[in-house]
Amino acid sequence: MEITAGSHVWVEDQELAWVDGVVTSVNGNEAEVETINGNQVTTKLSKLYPKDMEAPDTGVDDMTKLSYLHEPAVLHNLAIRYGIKEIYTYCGNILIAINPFQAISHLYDTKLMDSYKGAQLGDRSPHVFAITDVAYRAMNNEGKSNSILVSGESGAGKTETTKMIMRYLAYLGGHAAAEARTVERKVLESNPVLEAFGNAKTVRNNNSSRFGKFVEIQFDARGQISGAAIRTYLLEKSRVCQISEPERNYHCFYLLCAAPPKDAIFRIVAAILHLGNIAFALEGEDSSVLEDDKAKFHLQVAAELLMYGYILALETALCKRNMVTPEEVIKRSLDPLGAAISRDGLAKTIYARLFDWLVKKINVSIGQDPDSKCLIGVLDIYGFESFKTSSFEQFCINFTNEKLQQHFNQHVFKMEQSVYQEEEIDWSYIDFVDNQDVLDLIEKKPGGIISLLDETCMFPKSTHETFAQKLYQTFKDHKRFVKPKLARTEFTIVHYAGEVQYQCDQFLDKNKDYIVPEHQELLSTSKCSFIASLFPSLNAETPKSGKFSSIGSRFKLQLQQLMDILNSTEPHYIRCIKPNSDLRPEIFENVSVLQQLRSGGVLEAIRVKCEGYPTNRIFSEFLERFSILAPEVLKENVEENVACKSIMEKVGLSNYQIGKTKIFLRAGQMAELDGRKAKLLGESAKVIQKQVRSRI
Ligand code: AD9
Ligand code: MG
Repeated sequence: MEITAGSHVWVEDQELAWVDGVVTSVNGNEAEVETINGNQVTTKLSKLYPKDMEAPDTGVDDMTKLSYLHEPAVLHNLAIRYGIKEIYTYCGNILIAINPFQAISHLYDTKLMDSYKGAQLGDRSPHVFAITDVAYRAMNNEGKSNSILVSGESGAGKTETTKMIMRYLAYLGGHAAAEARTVERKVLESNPVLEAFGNAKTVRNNNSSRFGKFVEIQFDARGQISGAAIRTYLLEKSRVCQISEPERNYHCFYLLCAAPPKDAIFRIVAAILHLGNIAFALEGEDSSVLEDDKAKFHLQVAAELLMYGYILALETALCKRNMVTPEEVIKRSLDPLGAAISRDGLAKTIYARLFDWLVKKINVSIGQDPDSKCLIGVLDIYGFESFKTSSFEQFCINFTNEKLQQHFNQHVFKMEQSVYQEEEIDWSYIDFVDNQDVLDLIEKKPGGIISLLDETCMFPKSTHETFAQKLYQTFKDHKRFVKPKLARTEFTIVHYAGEVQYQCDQFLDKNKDYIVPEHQELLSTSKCSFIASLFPSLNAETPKSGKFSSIGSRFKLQLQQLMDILNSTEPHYIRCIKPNSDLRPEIFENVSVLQQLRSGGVLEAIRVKCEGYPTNRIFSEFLERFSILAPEVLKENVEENVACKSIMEKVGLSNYQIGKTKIFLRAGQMAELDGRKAKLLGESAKVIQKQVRSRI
């Protein structure tokens, strides 16, 4: 659209990302804009986006209905909807969900569920129920598994959304209320248990999930829930021993203190608490002893809880290490720091085994349906993370997101094609950015970062410095890998969602999946059969102790299995957005929302759309809006599609396409048509004024 004085436009703004204003003058390829917040801005014409003055005040419920599909319009649309408590908006068939940080009445009640049952997507306002209903119906009608992928940053509302999906699935595929312990009830009841052991208060979310989760809900031939399986990914073990104010440990520790039941699970939780209180002091040159009577007391209680005794054995396991020489096994003392690391290692291992046991137990209790042909998978997984200090955890999380992003891109691309195919128009030139190069950098075998990390871990003399050097050498020409200036142990990956700088310091330790043999031996002989069962003694089938096992490689494998499942399903995407970092209602921070739309691939999806035909209109709608540009076509009594063509020809626009029921416009063409219309209306207004004046 030609931008002239008087045009309404969006202009970039540091604080608000985009702000609207009116062009006051145009000089060559620069324009002066007066923004609504009273600033005068001079900027290049190419950096301005037209504002749709005909857009409804309450926004549109699907971004693809926006006449001008561009970044500021998308952001503005979400902001005005959020302002009127419309937290859900579609972008095609992707659902964007903005965390309201307040209960919105009737948003999830049974009456509402009734109204979504069987409704077509788009018939009712956007909602998680609508997406879930589509997935459920597709599964029943086509006999194909579906999945719903929920993503977003910490605190964006993924887990709450997931719970709503499960509730709605239980409503659709549930059993008669008379059956008390139904599968769906057990599935829903598993949520609070997993949250008690896997969620904690963090600065980003008061109930943050510290693990990834994929719930597979199985259905029988009648569409009733017949079983379920829960898979979890990468529990944050370090939280058990390391938390910085004002964050907290896993909820279960506080639940235990509030109301101590005494059963096996809580024995372990209590034992971990006591372990954490055992302090060590230096003895002699480099040995450690229990610091004082308090430490002795905690050791005693921990030993009692874990093993019904063996106090000395526990102390030895914490303070000493076996050195194996060809002749004999020597017990070497650890210094207080070494003993504390040993203690934390023990606590983390016990907690991780307990968590895995819980998940297994829940799966057994819910039960699997071996005959189920179809499932709906629900993925609640950590979003892209970039912190001041990003470590191995962020590396794995962002690797996950790269994988999911590739899946997403391919899907969006396919969907876009299918719209064009349906309308029988040419789509050959739309393209999308593939992130295979980042994935290769991370996971290629051999030669990717995970492989190099494993190699480094297996080599006894390596340190995080030698690991970093190896990375710098290997990837010096890789365009997704950057060695930051002056860096000695940091590296940067250019992820699809932005650059992240990783600190290598703890990569080696965190990658080693390792239990100290002395700890293993001690716990496997516990008199508490539950604890002994968590640490089955090593036998010929388990890998030899000391054989290297890597978290990175195992995670990569788990992820590949997840992708294999997802690839065999029809996916649906929900992108959760956190509107502000204060976790408060009614605040919408533009810059951060845009960044999240970028990380979630929403902007990429829009870009793919813009490469093709971002706007389409049913013939009649198009004629209603633009017949004024060529009024003669309506008189000619021709077919609607011919009339649309005539208008475009008269205005001199090409490259558009006429489908079976709709006209497809290239980016900017809608704005061009609106511009012509406004000019025409302006001219006719002048003519009328002239006529009126001449009569006076
Ligand atoms: V994390 O990556 O696990 O740290 P999530 O899972 O994305 O994160 P969560 O679902 O836990 O975030 O939501 C955070 C908080 O936002 C919840 O505890 C609620 O207080 C709030 N929330 C989220 N969604 C809704 C909603 N639909 N309605 C009302 C909500 N409140
Ligand atoms: Mg969560």
